[in-house]
Amino acid sequence: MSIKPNIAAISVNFDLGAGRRGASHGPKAIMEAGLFHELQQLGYTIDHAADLRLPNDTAAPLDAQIDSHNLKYFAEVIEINTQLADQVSRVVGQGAFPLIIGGDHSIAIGTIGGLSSHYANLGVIWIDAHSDLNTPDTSPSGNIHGMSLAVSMGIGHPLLTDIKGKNPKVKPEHIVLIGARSLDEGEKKLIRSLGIKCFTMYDIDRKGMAHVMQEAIDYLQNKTDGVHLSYDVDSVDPIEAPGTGTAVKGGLHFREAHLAVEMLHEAGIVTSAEFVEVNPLLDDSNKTSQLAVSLISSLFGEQIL
Ligand code: 5AB
Ligand code: MN
Ligand code: MN
Ligand code: MN
Repeated sequence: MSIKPNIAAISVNFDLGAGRRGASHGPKAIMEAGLFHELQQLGYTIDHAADLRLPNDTAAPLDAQIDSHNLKYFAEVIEINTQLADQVSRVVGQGAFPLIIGGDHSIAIGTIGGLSSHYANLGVIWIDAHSDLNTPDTSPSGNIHGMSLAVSMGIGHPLLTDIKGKNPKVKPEHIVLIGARSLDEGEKKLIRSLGIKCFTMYDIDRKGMAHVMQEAIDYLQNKTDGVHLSYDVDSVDPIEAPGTGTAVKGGLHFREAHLAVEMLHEAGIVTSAEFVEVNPLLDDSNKTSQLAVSLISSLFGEQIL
């Protein structure tokens, strides 16, 4: 990135897609950890383009006829993501770089929905301990944050897959998963049957993060016209990122987590990003929100030397 884009920050104070409460406080904690200051230090103009929340965390109830089997807080997830998709689409239209701060990972539905109408072939890099490829039929929890990538591929309840933009919003061959170590049976089947590129923690251990990131970049570079980075902080090892709702041991180390975004900056392929699942209620001493600020700074070009 030689010319610095204007960054449009969109905060999404929402956690009803997750099984435990608290990620709705993520945006405030990340901002208090100095996000805007850090990006301004790097020479960017950043504006707080939208600050989304549902009044009293409730949406208008859905029609009783609608099947909401195994979809917790279905109406709320639809409502927040519809609003988010509009905001994302608006800032892309203004030529800004959308930086979405969550919130639980169900908000990827709205983010990718808003992006999808602007890109013919959107790439998605999904850095996560999980793959978020469940459907109501395969989900062990009914929590929609575990379904958002499937929805973005057009798999899931029609009221979710039809939220804004295109359906499908992203093609399986334009997705790269990085950091996976906790996959449900139905998710494994989907990854295999659709041939989704997946670098598990095993692959990262075996090949090294630098190699994995280069492969991911090469894989997407020539077949996409934009790349969205969806960074779930639970990809990082709980030692470095304890403040998240579904922590899984055996994750990315501090440097691996940073190297990923440093290499993405260098490659210059990322056109939008979201950082999700910081839960300040579980985050003693703000370690995880500080980590998020540090990762975002690296994505935007902060260097050690
Ligand atoms: B996260 C689980 N696969 O579907 C499910 O944090 C966990 O956005 C989902 O990656 C975790 O409930 C969703 C068991
Ligand atoms: Mn996730
Ligand atoms: Mn996760
Ligand atoms: Mn999680």
